[in-house]
Amino acid sequence: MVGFAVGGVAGGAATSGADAPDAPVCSVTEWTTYSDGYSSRAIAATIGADAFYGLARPATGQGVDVAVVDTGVNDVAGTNLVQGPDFSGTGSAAAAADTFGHGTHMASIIASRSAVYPGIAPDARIVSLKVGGYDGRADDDQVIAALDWATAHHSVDGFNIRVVNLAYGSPSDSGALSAAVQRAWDAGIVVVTAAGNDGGAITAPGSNPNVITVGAVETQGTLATADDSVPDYSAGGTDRAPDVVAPGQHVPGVRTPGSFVDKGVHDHLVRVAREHDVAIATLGPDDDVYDWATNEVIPALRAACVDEPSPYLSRTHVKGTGTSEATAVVSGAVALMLSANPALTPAQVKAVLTESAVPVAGDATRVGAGEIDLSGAQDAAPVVGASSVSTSAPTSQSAVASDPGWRGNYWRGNYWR
Ligand SMILES: [Ca+2]
Repeated sequence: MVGFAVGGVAGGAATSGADAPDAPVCSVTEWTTYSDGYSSRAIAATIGADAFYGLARPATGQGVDVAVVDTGVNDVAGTNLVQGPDFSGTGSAAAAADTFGHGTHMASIIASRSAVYPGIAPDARIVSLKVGGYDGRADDDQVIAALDWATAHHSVDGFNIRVVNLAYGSPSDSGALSAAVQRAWDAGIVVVTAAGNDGGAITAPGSNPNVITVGAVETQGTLATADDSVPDYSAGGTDRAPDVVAPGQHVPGVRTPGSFVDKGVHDHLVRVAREHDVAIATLGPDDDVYDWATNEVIPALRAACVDEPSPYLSRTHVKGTGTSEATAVVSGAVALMLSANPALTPAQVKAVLTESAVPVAGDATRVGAGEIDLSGAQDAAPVVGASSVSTSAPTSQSAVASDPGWRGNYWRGNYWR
């Protein structure tokens, strides 16, 4: 395992009703927990994105490239996507493909054009910089190479890379990762990174004090933020708190059939079925391990009243939970801000986001400035040329000599539920 867990809690006790065999008499609440309150549109509404969509000239991310440094991004229909270089070392003809299943989920949260599960900034363009292979593993040096590529190409060759989405954490900070995100930031790229899902201290590169480090919020499925809270897994600490938090629970995104995480979810559901002696006649083909054509696993579990949460929303979409998902939400929000106000600097973007955030109950070392609120950000966002927000330059962290080699790194936001 590389830091992700599947499926959530074990299945609840099954009950049966001999008196009414034709009517559902058992409670399978987990199947209906994820109401419209967790939909893509609800998340956009929660963070105030409507303030940008509703402008006289709607801001939807147009003209903004968001580099997704991740496990690759699949070319799903409707997404404005450019495949950048492959830093993963996969070396195959399908090198750009996301065979892990994380990067595609990130990209869709940021910029999907799905009618049902739209991204926060559906007209932003995704530039995929793949660094993680099939099992999601990546070395810091690969991530640094991708960051430096983004820094070098952000405004050449037709690119306008204004945002880097980096939902990645390295448990051993040599300083090199922090220096690489600083180079990108200093070049004018807003680096958005995940706080982490282990509930502990924020590691590199989120530990860099200048980038935008994001924790997760549980919205309770309501648009009002008064009931929002930061889940225990969302990292922070006295050395470095997240800058902001954003919705990160049960966030819809594109599913990658047959990917590493998809197989993990499927295998988990099959194990649950076997634990409950629920017969599974046949499984789907290996390239689509969850067979939605016959759609048998979940219906079989439901028929047996096994109350097991499933991350699947449809054949094509799956829910993800974690600070990765929250990071992608913020990357989309930043793309909206930059499409409305292209002159904003990274420091200005960060200042607007933190100053307009709404309070969230909980420990300040894990809440940061609070939950992003673009309705406030729109109020605070200066028109081009105005100077109503801080323009203080970021301070570079000193780089420490690199300790090359495997560091056991992982992708964050890896709970699929
Ligand atoms: Ca709420």
